Amino acid sequence: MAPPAGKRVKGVQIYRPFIYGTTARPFNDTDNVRPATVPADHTHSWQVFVKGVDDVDIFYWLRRVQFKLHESIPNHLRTLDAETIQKENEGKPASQKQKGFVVSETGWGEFEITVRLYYDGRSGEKPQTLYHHLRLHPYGRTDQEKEAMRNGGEVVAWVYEEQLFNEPFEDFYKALTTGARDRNASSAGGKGKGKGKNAAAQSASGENTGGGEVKERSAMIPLANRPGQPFSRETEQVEIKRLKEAEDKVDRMVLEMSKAVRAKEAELAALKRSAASSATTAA
Ligand code: SLL
Repeated sequence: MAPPAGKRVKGVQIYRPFIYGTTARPFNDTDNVRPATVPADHTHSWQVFVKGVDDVDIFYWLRRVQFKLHESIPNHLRTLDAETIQKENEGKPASQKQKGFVVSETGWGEFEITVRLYYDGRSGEKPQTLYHHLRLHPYGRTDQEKEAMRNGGEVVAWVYEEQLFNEPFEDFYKALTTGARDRNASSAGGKGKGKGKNAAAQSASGENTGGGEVKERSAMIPLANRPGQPFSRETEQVEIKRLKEAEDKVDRMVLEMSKAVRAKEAELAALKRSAASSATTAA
């Protein structure tokens, strides 16, 4: 695609949070019965997706996602266009609208999925590729983590990411920064509720500078977690705390280790001295 006309906005970086990943459920006799049309050796239903944090719209900056599935799967290249999804969403109640780019499948094995992101034409960005391992079976660092997945009945392998646009073209910059609005407002710049209020709550980058709910067309993430939405400032704080504790632990280990090294060095020096003096005595 030809680069867009116009200038780049110098010294500016804009980011948009998003989530990608897979969710899998084993077939069972109660709430996830294998449909008659699905081959008998398929053990799980699963989805791979790219969507906004808290299900906000991402179609205004991401125009297409291509998922490359395992070649054993019929029609393994799946291309989804934002335009098509948005057309299909028209007139549907909010709860039934397709949020983000989603492929639903069934199967028996895990594999690496290639996820190719195609950006809005105004961005001039080249497509980018992500790789994601489809997880069907509970995993984790501890048995406890694995058990939690087993109990939930769902194997969730989700990744939080931030798409950075460095010195965006002016038109794209405008598209990214002028549409912030409340979740229940219908369109950017329209009769949307609280238009002025939104503008006040947003910095130029769309960062969460207010205290409230996540707004459409912003870079905000929720303040707290809720079911199905695990990425928030709360998650971030927990992660920061975990990193800080790990850092402190490493600092303590380094301190102990250097103490032990100093003690060994002193011991070595003493041994050398005594070796030297016995050599002198022997001479
Ligand atoms: C494995 N290397 O051995 C991987 C391959 C392939 C998964 C996994 C087939 C689905 C279909 C399917 O699940 N393939 O036939 O539609 O685990």
